[in-house]
Amino acid sequence: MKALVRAFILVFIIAFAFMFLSSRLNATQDFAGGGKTLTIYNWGDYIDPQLIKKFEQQTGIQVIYQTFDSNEAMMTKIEQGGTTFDVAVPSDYTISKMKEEHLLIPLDHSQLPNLKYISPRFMNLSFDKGNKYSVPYFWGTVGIVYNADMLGGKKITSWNDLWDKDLKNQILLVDGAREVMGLSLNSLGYSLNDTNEAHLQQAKAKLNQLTPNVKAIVGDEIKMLLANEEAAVGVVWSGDAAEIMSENNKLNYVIPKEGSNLWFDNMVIPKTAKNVKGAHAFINFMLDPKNAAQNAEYVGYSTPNEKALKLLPKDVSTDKRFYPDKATTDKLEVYDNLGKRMLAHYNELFLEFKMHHK
Ligand code: SPD
Repeated sequence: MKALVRAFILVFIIAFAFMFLSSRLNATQDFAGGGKTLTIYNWGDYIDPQLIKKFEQQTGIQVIYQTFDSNEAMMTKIEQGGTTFDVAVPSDYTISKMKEEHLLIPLDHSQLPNLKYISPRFMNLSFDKGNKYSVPYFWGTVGIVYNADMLGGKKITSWNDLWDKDLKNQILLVDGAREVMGLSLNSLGYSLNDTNEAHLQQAKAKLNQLTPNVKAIVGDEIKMLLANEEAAVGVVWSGDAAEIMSENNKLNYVIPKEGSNLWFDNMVIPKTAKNVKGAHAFINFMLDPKNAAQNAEYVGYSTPNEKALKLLPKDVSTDKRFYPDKATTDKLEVYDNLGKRMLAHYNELFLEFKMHHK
């Protein structure tokens, strides 16, 4: 009798283990589709690493995660080939360039049910009508973060304030050609999409005059330097300002009164993708309101996900500096796709300024 019970228990354990393993396998196959790995190419400091782990656990897909620090670097790498990126996160004008150069795979919206959580304000934008190729990840502005205490109580409200003689060696600039050329163009009253050569040369000459005030032109380390009060002023993307301000309450963020850039970073599937089904699963996972809210809390950037926004602490979601209303953002400019030659020219002028600074 004892032997019969033991045999029964053994059969039960084996059957249970089999059912469990086969359900795990099915889940993995369902999500993984074409493959067991997924290569993601994103900006540095732009995701909560816990979410990557959660995605891996939920799907059985192993994520290979790589980062870039500019749209230009990202696009060059994809253009050159030899990579297998399944998901990338370019900005507005770069999405339009990538579409033009046939570097993107159209999205299958039936695999993205969570797309319904994105606010209509961030859908159907000019760089990708109908969101055929891209879905919103984060959005924001370019502005100035400053430490009023370090400036003797002085407030900053405009791009032109950066040229103040009292700011000698106090400014950190984000390492971006469009951002730095844009601030100089805006300070002169020109559009940050200006292509008039005389205006561009004027902007470059004005940047050279900013050199004594510029301490460094830096990447993601700008956050640590400003939070540690190594400099009093930084030209940054809004989400970076939000993160630094949570670490140092002497800092403030302002969108300069002459105008600035409004940008949108969206998820796309590059033509290099090897796991298109997994890429859709990842994009849909990041669109899930709980995951999107966790990501926004972690990186500090503004979420376009309406339902995620409701999950954020009230003091975050109602902060007009990082969630400006439509009336405010309508006055800002989105970068245009200026074409290959003009973008190369902007980069060249920025590089000359960087050399001048050294
Ligand atoms: N550290 C993450 C930075 C991402 C910023 N993207 C902004 C793009 C603006 N064109």
